[in-house]
Amino acid sequence: MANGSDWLADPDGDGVVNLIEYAFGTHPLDATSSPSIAIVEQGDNVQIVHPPIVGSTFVTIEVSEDMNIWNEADHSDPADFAPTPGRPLFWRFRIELNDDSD
Ligand SMILES: [Ca+2]
Repeated sequence: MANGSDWLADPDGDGVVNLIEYAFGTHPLDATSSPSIAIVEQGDNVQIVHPPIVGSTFVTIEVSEDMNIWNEADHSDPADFAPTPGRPLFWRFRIELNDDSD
């Protein structure tokens, strides 16, 4: 990719920008190819299920109770993904390009 704006382009119009397509190994020019990400309840815990990371990127999942303060979730600790009963919990992916990949 020539510059940063290309990573944020979505040439196939599937709603998934090139950086995300690259991170999860889906085709940026095929709208039927996009990463399948699911939130699966397991008792009191929640698991974020996503395809393996294949692009040269750093991918972290962040959690927030208010969408203002975000903290990095510990993948090995299911409690990081468990909402407090009666309170919302939000998750987001932070994807950063590995600068060594150019
Ligand atoms: Ca796309």
